[in-house]
Amino acid sequence: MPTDIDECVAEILDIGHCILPDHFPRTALEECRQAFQPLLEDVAGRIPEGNRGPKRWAIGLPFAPPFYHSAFFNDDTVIEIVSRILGEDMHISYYGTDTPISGSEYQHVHADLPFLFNEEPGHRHPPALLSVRFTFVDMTPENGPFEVAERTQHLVRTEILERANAGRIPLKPLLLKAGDVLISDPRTVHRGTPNRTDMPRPFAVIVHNRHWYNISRERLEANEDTPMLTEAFYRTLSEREQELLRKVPKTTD
Ligand SMILES: O=C(O)CCC(=O)C(=O)O
Repeated sequence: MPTDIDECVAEILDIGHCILPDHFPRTALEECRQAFQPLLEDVAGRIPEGNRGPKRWAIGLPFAPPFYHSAFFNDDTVIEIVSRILGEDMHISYYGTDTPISGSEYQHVHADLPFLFNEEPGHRHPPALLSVRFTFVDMTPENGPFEVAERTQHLVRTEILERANAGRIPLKPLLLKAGDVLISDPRTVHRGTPNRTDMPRPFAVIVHNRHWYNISRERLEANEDTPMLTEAFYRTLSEREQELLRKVPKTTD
């Protein structure tokens, strides 16, 4: 069924996210899942305690094969939805993953970015940034599904976090399948949950920003020695992808 773009935009602005079911190609996701395993083992060996809670890692991915697929970055529907909210001159700043394995725990409920206007914590404004998220494996109740509290993106952060962490705000597990795409406002509070299986559950994110905003991560999280984007690979991309990735630091090798 074709995606109703207007509906999806309205849903992001209302509840904080929308889901495009079965949207990205499973073959590309499976390629990523397989390539991610040795990377995760390397990071888990270097940082055994986890960097986002016990047995849970945020790991940056290079904008390079085998993790880069134009299907993820140059999708007409995703770009139309995200640019309706952030503007056609938006840009991408980050590609990475969040992965709990066996032994992980509930995270504190949190949001992924600081306030734009600290002096006015109740100030309501449209998103400056949106996350395009997709999982390399199906999320199940057992393997640590991502949980969100809908309609929390405009609420005063300290109050909402206190209420959510006290269990007074309902959190909804999103049982995303590999192929589903979640477009979300990262101000909407959320948490990772324990993975009780023997299989890692990598959840990828591509961060899109308004042209004047930049959640800048000059280096890849837990994967710092890898070049984010090489000039040579950048030049192979379509004009639209180059435009989207124009602000990502590039290296010559
Ligand atoms: O992987 C997840 O389910 C969420 C992780 C997360 O929100 C984080 O680490 O900030």
